[in-house]
Amino acid sequence: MADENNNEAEEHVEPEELDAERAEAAREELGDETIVEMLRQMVLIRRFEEHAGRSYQRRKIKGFCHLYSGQEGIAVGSLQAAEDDDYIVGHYRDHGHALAAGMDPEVVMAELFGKKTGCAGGKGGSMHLYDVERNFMGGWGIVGGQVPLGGGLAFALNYRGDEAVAIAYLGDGAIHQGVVHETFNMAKVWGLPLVTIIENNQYGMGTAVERVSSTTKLEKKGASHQIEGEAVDGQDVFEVYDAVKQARQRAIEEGEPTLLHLRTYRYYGHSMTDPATYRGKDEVQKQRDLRDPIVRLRNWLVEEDILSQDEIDEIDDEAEQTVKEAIEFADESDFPDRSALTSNVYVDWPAEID
Ligand SMILES: Cc1ncc(C[n+]2csc(CCOP(=O)(O)OP(=O)(O)O)c2C)c(N)n1
Ligand SMILES: [Mg+2]
Repeated sequence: MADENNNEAEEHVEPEELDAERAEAAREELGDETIVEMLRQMVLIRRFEEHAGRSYQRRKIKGFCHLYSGQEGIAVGSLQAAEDDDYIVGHYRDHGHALAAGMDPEVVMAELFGKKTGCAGGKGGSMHLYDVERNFMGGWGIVGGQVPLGGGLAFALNYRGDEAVAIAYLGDGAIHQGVVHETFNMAKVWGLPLVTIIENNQYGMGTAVERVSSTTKLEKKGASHQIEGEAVDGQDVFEVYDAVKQARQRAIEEGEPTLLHLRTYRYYGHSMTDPATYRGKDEVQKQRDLRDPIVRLRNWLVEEDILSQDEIDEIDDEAEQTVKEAIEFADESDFPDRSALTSNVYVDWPAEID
């Protein structure tokens, strides 16, 4: 007999579908292979973060560590729209951007483990990933501090006359920092090719965005500087891709900076030491069930007969294997030598200046 209190059937929810028209247009433009590669990257980031979390609990990773799970569609969608000469600069929740930018998972994991084989020789750690060859300019721990760096990079591109943009990522908490607004003003006045991406994961540490912001329409935060803003579903990888591509074009063709407000969600606590008591488990579960960027892309790929369930499982297994190898590499690598304490602290004074 049906039990009134048993609403299990009602609780079963279908994830939101990706915008069909946009997905079809992306398919035309990018092709199936590239889209499958985007899924691969998102899954790799998800598995990487799961293992990073476990390694932290095993005390293999120490210090600060902020996981990106739930936000993968942003790093992957936005960097798919970026070109090789673009500069990328971001916040401390940077593992996903580093991997989406093409950094080797072994080198990234080794940096998290503090090993000398890491991208910053083990001296930067989780918050300070860096890869100059890929124009990935970090990984920064000062909230909002990366935005003026993005402005400086955009200035350099403009000055040199390069056809490229600087993409700066920041959180919903960081948008209120003074330096962000100083940068917006200069970017507009000087016509800098700066694409600023707010990753609104709904919280700044334990504080919900609506408690600290004069408006939750964060795309309006550049309005007083006459900066074009756009709200984007950060859990739809194609919508992210489109928005960044257009913003890039506007920056290059019209010298107009853009502020994109991407709504997303983080699944774990702010950092590894945050038990996340400020939100209910049901809230997190609802986001996972309804809006997960990986599930939504997978469902679309299966629906369109681009991938079978077996192929999707294979992608998962491959990512798991890649991350396990990265863990092994990091574990077996050495810690930096004692002499590394004083290296790379100051730049060498260029001879031509003397
Ligand atoms: C200038 C500065 N103030 C405060 C902090 C401490 N702090 C670290 S993360 C954080 C919250 C930032 O939240 P948000 O910008 O939404 O990014 P998220 O962690 O959600 O990705 C704060 C206040 C800091 N690192 N730098
Ligand atoms: Mg946030």
